[in-house]
Amino acid sequence: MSISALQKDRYKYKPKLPPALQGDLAKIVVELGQATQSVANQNEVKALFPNTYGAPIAKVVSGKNKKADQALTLAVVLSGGQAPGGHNVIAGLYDGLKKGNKKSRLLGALGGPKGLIDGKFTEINDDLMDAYRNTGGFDMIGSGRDKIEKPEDLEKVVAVVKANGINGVVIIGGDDSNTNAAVLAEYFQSLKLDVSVVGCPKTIDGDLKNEHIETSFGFDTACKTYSELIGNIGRDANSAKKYWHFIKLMGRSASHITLECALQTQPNVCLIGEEVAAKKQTLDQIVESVASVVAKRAEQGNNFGIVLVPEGLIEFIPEVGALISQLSDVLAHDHEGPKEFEKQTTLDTQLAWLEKHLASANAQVLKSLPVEIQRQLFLDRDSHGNVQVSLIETEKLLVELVKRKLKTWAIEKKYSGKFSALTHFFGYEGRCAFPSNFDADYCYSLGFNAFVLFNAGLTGYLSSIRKTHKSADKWTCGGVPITMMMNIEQRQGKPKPVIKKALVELDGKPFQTFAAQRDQWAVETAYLFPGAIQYYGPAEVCDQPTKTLKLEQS
Ligand code: FBP
Repeated sequence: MSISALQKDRYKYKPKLPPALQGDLAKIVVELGQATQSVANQNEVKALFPNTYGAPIAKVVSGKNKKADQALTLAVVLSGGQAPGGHNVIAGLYDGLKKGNKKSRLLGALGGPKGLIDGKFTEINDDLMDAYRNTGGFDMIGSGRDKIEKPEDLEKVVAVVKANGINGVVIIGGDDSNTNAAVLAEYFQSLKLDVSVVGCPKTIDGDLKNEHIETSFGFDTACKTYSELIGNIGRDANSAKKYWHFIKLMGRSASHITLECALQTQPNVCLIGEEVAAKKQTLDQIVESVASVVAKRAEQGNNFGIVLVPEGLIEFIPEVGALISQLSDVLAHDHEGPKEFEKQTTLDTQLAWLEKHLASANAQVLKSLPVEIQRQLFLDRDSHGNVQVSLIETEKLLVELVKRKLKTWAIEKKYSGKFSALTHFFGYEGRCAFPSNFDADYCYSLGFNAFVLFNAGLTGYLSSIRKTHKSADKWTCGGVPITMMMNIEQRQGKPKPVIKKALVELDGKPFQTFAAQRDQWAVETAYLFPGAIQYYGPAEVCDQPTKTLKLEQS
């Protein structure tokens, strides 16, 4: 296999480990703290997880570990969307296991959770591991969005772990995948099966975080990759002075990526879904706010600019969110809805069918949207019941509506600029980049730490590395019970226990920092050009975490 010069050189990079994970494993132990509670709906969550609920917070400290050299067989699963650093989680886990006992084995589930259900594994050895150290992507073993939830799948997993002598399963995933990890841990416990489950917080979206999980891996690299591209576009816009660029950014629901990219690049407009929801802004009000900035800049002769749009925006607009939520229920696959809907072969008959099944306000909103957006809203939900927002062209919707608004203002003699807009969507471009030094170090530490939690016999935990806004020699390690992060949410029309998603907090420092400057960025051309991620050079350039992490933790 031929490899690039950078990949060859990145193989040599030695990820930094926090002090608690360095040295002799026989001197590393886990200390348990107070019992915990779920963040909400305590009684319901406790009833659903009677064997794992309330477990204590775990901290990695120095002490005498008599089990350090036990031989273990672990299975590792990459779950959900790709995020830079996944291979380094596996590398940290592998190195920890082999350091403990050379006979320990690591089995990689092929193609995500399905690989675990079907017992399809590849055994990871030195050669395989070394070919993927410090690389982006999940291609070493592949990923998938299947769930391990149905009784028959849980039973299959039990048969697979017994057949392969597996002592523990590592789920590398986001909120939904780690909710699955908690379900699996509870199931094994209910059968008195001595198999542990530990999760590692992955998602570029940055929405799996709380007091103990400061950030999910991949967020750092993805935001830096998008910010490089936004900065380049900003420079192009300021050179040619003739285009408005509407850039949609991934992040499914939460707007963390968009906010971080705004802090890194200082665009003219940046929409934040959570603010739209809090202020109950209608689609028309949002369009008006963007058009006003376009008009103000036109008055100064600046018929160009940058608008950042989070991909989840559409669901936060109250009237569209209500429509999407009812559409998801009506089209949920567990009843006759979709079958009936599929019989409608034209957009007109689809709309007529939906008019009978939607509340009249929702049906009106649907009718008011451009045809393409209507079609995109009907697309299949993912396996967790989420609308696939990456497939909805919100950036094009906004361009279309801003254009209409400016036309009206031009007729009313309120606007006389030129509006020529281009659209972009940055999402997949950032999910498999070479992990930044931060993600390379953080992921390796998460994986190594997960091994320490297994070694201590813990189950139903997420690997937790803290103080990550500081240099790696100050990081601390531990484990947080997954049930502690859970609440009950409505999914596909039914209440379900899930890890609470962390949305952008409007009173938090990242949003406040942005809000204090956005009016200035709107009219001035204050773009920043972060440039490409740097892997070699001074720590101020190469090892800095995101602005979000620094602002939140400092
Ligand atoms: P995860 O939550 O699984 O990490 O995935 C996040 C994400 O990248 C979102 O930002 C995006 O909306 C979605 O995945 C796209 O999904 P897919 O890869 O299935 O198109």
